Amino acid sequence: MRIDVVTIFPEYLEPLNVSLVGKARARGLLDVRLHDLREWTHDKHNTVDDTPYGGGPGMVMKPDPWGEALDAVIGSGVQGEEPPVLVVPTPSGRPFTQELAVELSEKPWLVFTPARYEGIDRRVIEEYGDRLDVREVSIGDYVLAGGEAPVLVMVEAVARLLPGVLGNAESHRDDSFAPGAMADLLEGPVYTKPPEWRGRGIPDVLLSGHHGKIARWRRDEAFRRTVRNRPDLIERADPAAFDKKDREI
Ligand code: 6GU
Repeated sequence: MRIDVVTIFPEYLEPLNVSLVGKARARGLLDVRLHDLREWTHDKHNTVDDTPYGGGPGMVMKPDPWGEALDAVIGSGVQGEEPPVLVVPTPSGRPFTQELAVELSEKPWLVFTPARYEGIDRRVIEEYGDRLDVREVSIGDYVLAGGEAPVLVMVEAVARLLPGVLGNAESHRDDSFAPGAMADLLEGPVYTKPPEWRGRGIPDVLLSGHHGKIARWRRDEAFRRTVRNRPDLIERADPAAFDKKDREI
């Protein structure tokens, strides 16, 4: 997969050299290219923002640098191959979910446009929306100073789903929000050695070797944790996913 990021803070994206994403890049599974938006400005001060039409606080990112940058990045693709999906981080976007991460992980090329200030002139999103699959995406119900941290979040969520990036494909089978039998439940607690730590033991069932009982226990713990931390997920779930024993929890 190829990922381009156009930003006024390329250094903010240095963490993409580290850990899972850094390793995927080093192994040639992921091609990440960072671009400084200011390279597509032409004035002495490399201006990327201006005051909003209609008045109001803050600044808006000018369309010209974005247009030149995106034309150059999109135009650098191979003729005849699939154009990129344009991912526009904004607190006004649709929620970034595991489902969207899976969908994006199946695309050959993503271009991210993290903005600062009050966002990008609307005409840029309209212009590329006429030619490309454009997704305006938010990572949650809070406001950040810019889209760079959301890009780190989204790239990591996508990269770990790429073939060969995680040690074994089973690693994401039990993820919270993964499709399957536990689709609507959060992951439950996990334990490792030593068997006793500061006087605290391990639930007996995990030492029983009884795989059926272990699976049911994990499922019940997942249910308990979901009821406590995310009751909205239970409300939204298929009632057929729950049984009489759940109703006693
Ligand atoms: Cl994508 N951008 C900004 N600036 N704030 C956010 C966000 C994005 N998602 C949640 N808050």
